[in-house]
Amino acid sequence: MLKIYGSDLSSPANKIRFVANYLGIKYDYILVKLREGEHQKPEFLRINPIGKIPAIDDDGFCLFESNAICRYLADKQQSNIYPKSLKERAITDSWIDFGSMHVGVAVSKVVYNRIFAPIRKVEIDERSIKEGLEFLARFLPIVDRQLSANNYLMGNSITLADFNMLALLDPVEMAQIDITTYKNICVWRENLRKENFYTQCHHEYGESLKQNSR
Ligand SMILES: N[C@@H](CCC(=O)N[C@@H](CS)C(=O)NCC(=O)O)C(=O)O
Repeated sequence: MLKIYGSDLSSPANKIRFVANYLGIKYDYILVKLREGEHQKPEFLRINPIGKIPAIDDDGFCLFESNAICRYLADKQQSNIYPKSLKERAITDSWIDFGSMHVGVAVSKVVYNRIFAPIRKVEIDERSIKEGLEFLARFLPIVDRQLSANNYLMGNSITLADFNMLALLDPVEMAQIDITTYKNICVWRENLRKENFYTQCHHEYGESLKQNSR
């Protein structure tokens, strides 16, 4: 059986659970306690040599990096959420990379400083928060425009680009990032968060945070 190593507050780990749930893949979810350093223990490093979550162990086949894992799971199930045609797949990859490298990095700057730095009692970097918010002001209108004509980032079918962006935006309320002006993103997000794949993973990111399970 597939094992997913994650933590309830990890957006990349939750992304894998969204995808596995959507694809109907059964899995064991193994909580890795980052605060206790479990991700740096030799037994975990054997599964993921970079010492981060998420990671999977699929009957002895171990993989890390959430986007690589999602692609693997989709291809394993022969699902069109990772389109098969060369060009559609390439455009999906563009949106995945744009999401992770631009939107995700910007969200992380704000999330780290507003959520995790206070929990860990480390200094809050206001400049990093400002930079993250500025990047989001630049990139979220692009996402909003992309969703203005279609239900999903790639058109009328859900793809890995949507699962990625959904996970990346999960903590926005908790990090007090206001996205309410992006009407298309809000509608897209509201619809996806009602789906079983999402609610099976967590009702709301905030609930997980309250439980402080990291
Ligand atoms: N690019 C990676 C990001 C992985 C990552 O940064 N994971 C965080 C939790 S969200 C982690 O394991 N942090 C612990 C550490 O860096 O020591 C992915 O998408 O899988």
